Amino acid sequence: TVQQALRIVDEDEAGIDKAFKRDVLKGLSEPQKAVPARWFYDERGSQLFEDITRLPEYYPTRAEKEILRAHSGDFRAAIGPGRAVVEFGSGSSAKTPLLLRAIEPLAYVPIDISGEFLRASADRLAEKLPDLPIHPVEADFTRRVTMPAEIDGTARLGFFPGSTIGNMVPRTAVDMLREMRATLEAGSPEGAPPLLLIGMDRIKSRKLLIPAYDDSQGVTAAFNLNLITRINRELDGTMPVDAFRHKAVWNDDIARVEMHLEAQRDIAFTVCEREFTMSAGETIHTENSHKYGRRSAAALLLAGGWTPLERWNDHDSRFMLILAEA
Ligand code: AVJ
Repeated sequence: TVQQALRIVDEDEAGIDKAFKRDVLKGLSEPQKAVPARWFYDERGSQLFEDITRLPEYYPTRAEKEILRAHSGDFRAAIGPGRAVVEFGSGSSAKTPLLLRAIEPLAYVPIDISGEFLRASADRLAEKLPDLPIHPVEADFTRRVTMPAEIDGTARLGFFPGSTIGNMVPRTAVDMLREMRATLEAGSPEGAPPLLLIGMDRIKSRKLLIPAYDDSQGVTAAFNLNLITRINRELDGTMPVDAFRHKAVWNDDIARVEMHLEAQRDIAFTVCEREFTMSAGETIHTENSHKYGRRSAAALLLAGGWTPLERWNDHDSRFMLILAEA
């Protein structure tokens, strides 16, 4: 059974998402132009990301599913049944049945910023698991989110798979982990601190990393370029899509893959009536995908208020799932 989604997105009189407008105008005004990666996920962007997860070069989704399948008994032992599972950035909820079948929760709360996608995914999941109460929440999960009243007094497991945390610089990641803890603690029963099961991508050779973010079919390029189409549509922009090229680079000092949109020639355009120029070769930094080792992962979680309890890897040690306690 799927409950009506709670809608918590802030729009102005013209129906423009205020946060999107603020982020884009500010980001395009900085010396290194940048737009936060969360704005990739309109309907088309969410669909393109689903396509990415099926690419031969994009290993994280398959590696994480392998861990969920191989260790379902461990999850059941460590987490137990009867919790409410709260998924942050649920997307298509593709991995969720693997976890839900293993631990038998009392309810499932998917949180996602893309409302239509959220509802469609919740409906699909309800067909697979007809007895599970589902309470979708359309919201920005990097902030504190009010939990549906139906899970008041139920112990919680936060589920944050897919290495979404990799999008955030450590300072932002720590803030968000603390917000998640607060989100999950409100309405938790006495003596049952929230748990968090979080996926992180591991540091590995750039020979494996770069193709994962610059695939031969150009799906990741289309995903990156779709941000420009979205800005043009939603923020009354005139950015010339054909002038931009997708670029993926490994930043070894900070252990992250960066995605950029590189101008191929000098261009001028407007967004929300504001004028911008870019020179040939200048880029808009659109995404960071931080990779972690076991020590850096533990340090990040501890700083965010979570104590790591257990860690599982896929057979190639490309990806890890970590269980932590508030
Ligand atoms: C959804 C943030 C985990 O960083 O691997 C995939 C997004 N970007 N290909 C990632 C993404 C380009 C993805 N995350």
